[in-house]
Amino acid sequence: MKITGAKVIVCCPSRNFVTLKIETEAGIHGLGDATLNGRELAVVAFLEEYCIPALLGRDARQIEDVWHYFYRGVYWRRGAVSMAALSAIDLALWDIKGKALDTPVYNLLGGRSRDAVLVYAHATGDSLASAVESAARCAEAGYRAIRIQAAVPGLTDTYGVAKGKVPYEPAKRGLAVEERWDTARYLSFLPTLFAEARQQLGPDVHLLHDVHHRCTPIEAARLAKQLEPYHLWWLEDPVAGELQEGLRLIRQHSTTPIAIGEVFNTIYDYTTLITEQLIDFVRMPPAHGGGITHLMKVAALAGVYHVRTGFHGATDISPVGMAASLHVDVTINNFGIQEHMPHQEIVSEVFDVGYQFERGVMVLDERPGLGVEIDEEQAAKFPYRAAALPVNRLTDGTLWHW
Ligand code: CS2
Ligand code: MG
Repeated sequence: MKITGAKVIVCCPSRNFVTLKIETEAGIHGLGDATLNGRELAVVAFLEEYCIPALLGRDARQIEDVWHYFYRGVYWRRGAVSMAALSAIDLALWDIKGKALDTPVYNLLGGRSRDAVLVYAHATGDSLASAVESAARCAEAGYRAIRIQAAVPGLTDTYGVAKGKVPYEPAKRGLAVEERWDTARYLSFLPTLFAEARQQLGPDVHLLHDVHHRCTPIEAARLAKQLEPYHLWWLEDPVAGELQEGLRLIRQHSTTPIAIGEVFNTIYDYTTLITEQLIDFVRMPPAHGGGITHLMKVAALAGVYHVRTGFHGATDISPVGMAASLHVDVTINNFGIQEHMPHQEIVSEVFDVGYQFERGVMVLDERPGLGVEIDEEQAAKFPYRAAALPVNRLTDGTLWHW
């Protein structure tokens, strides 16, 4: 089944999405998510200049070979931009295969291992009390797992905290805004937040928190240790992801489960962390980590070491990328949880999806392929708008991890 065409569709219904559409001689097309928050057009250029010309004429059925053509076959391999492009190609080919065989992608990966996919919600507040109230509202809406982020007293901006009534979205129009950060204030505040949340929400709800790469290893070790009494489902990205050795120090001091890797893009970012059992959850999603083909391998390695998955599912993963995560989630044995940060309502004017939220879980229907379609006419009504993720500085001006 020859690939006869491919194009990139960029749209901005509330936020930017980059979608790759691959067409075949059989008249079947597939979609892939190539969205990389704040770097969208770099992926578009990479796809249009280098990948699409090399895709034309290839057999869309040969997913494994195409994957290796764009990974092993490339001298300048890995990196967020090229792996986002490769992920999109891979997703589109799985979508095509599912449609050609008239079955959902999960049936091609091994079939369902569960009826539905446990998801976690985002609770956020500009104070300790409002964050705990926000978490209570999530619990009322049926979520059984809730991530809580609250404004750190004394700081003007805190990652994950919405301002006013608009839903939280970290990328802002134009150039990157600069935020200020104070780890000492954060470390003394956070245990008080989770003490209150656990007390008010009770023992059954799963609580999560995202440190967003802000701590040094010894600070993260202290935090993970202090949070132990509130038995978190996970503490996410406690240190900057590239410092793999840093996770050893955290492990030596605490039993709080650790999730890492939403910014990773290959299995090589994970091998030390998985084989040394330094983490409990893999965050890298199919949309950024080499597609379904690569994530199935990462998940298999993780499974050997009793590490589970908890894929990144922020709004900058498009509905196509979210669907790809859900097909893997519903299939693999070592699935843990899936992040669910709902897209704004307007996104459904462009994307039609075959998954839906039902009381704490995500349910996938029986549509063939990934189960997502894009309305190109509608997409054209929402042109690209440049937006950037913030830059972070310590209170004295020192540049820090955002
Ligand atoms: C976050 C993301 O969902 C998460 O866990 O870390 O919101 C992240 O900040 C964005 O995806 C950045 O693009
Ligand atoms: Mg995160």
